[in-house]
Amino acid sequence: MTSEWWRTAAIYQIYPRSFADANGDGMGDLAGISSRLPALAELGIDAIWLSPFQTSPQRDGGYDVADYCDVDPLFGTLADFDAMLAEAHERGIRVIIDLVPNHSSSDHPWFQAALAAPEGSAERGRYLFRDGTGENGELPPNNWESVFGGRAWTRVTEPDGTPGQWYLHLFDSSQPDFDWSNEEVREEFRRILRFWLDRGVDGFRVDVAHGLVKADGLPDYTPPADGGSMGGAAGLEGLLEGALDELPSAPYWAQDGVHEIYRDWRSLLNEYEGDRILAAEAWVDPLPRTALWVRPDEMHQAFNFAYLETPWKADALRTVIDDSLATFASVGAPSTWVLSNHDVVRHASRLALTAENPQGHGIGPKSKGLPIAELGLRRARAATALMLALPGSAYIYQGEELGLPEVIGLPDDARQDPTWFRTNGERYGRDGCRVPLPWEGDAPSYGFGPSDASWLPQPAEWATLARDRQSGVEGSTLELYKSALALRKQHALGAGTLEWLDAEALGVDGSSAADVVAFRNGAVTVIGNTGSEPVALPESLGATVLLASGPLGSADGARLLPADTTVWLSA
Ligand code: TEU
Repeated sequence: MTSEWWRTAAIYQIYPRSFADANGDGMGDLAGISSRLPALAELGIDAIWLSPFQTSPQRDGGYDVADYCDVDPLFGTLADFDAMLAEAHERGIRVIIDLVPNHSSSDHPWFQAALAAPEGSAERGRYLFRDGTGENGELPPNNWESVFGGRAWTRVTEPDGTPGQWYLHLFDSSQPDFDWSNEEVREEFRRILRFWLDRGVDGFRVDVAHGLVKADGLPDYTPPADGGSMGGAAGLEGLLEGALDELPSAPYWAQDGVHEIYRDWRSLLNEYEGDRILAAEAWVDPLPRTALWVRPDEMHQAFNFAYLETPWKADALRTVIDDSLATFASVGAPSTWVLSNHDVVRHASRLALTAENPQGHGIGPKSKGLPIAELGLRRARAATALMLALPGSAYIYQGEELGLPEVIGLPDDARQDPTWFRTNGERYGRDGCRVPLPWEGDAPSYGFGPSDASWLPQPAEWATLARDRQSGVEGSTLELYKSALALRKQHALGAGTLEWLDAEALGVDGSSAADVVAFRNGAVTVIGNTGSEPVALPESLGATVLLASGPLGSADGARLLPADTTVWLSA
């Protein structure tokens, strides 16, 4: 296996409960993943990242871990994990696992011990217990709010039955935050890292990597009136050269002290052979702040959420691509690219939402708009074709290779996301992007498992999107992904250099040029049309069509690139 594989890797995210179910209980499992590895090898990805499968009461889909060094019985056993890992490696697929260090489950033995122990005890010192305010401590210690809605504090009942201290949870009340100033917590996570590194994992996706360290004294926080978007008055260069320090941040995100933890982890990883990696899930703003997690002595990668949040508009795309390349180049790392994950509205739906029909983040305010299915899929395919041509490392979320849309109409009683419960249904939450995958159009649960059980109901229309209905079918979304990934590898696009092309100078009609994203990466010329009218492709652009996200047209002897379509050409 080549060194620094992560610089160019296509990494496929598996959300284990929804990927493949081997035992028919309606919940995906590790044996299911093993059984579908051949399909992933055929897709052409380099690595998989597994969302949590460790022991958990599943209040937040496993991002609430009760035992970091064991497998939840829902997903199998450690032996199943070892078998899956070995089979993946045999096929040349690396395996990254999720690590959730900001908080544990409230079922974790440490938290249970903390509840049973008195105020000020060593047991409580591993979490963030504080006295309340108000006359009898009946008010929370500060005004922080949970990412999932509601307050970020819950009051406990002391062992003697009286109302007592409060504990901090930036997410659900079942996810108490650790106190990372406590050396015992640090030591425990070193042990956890070693446990999985010794088993042979290739790295970790670090959950809420921006959250572990909180500002001293846990001060109140009022987000800025503009909704917290911290624009770069200093410009990209200014931000990269230090102006970031001036930008305010919430007292629980992006605190300086967090980096020391990852430097410690990096030196631990460096003791291991085989290029193991750390990837930061640091949902911070603005983009250059993300790069603070990426250092030769810290993490290898950080998710590029600025790219995910960019609408399907040529000028916005050019800007975010430029900023991303410059930002990560400034720290000697490749950019990452990502369009979907288990927390956001699937991009086959999201990209059809407009200003009048607004975008919905799964955790954020409820989207009022409804996506337009056909438009969404066309844009999703074009957006993916653009993304997979960019230099750097790309993340793919399970099901996007089938063109799966967000499932909008889940029955209320099927929903499981804590966001839904914590906001009394004000926010839909993220279940709509987590519906179990369709593998076979004619099988029960569309081949998700051997029975018709599925922990979230699958829409009837998904029969036609099933993998077997797309496999080998020219023009299908699955075949588009396979071709793009194969060509990406063949032309070493991940390791390439992006050179912008001026659409107008190439002869694209002036009125359409603004809607066109055009660049060259090595021998491949990439043109994306984000506008609503077809664009004539100039002769000079290269004769051979390597890839097209949708059918091309022609008029008066010229090739036409239809609206919402991306094409790869070679001379
Ligand atoms: O998500 C983290 C997360 O929700 C934040 O990055 C958030 O979007 C941001 O801070 C808002 O400012 C991760 C997991 O991906 C998610 O599934 C979990 O629910 C969550 O952590 C808690 O573990």
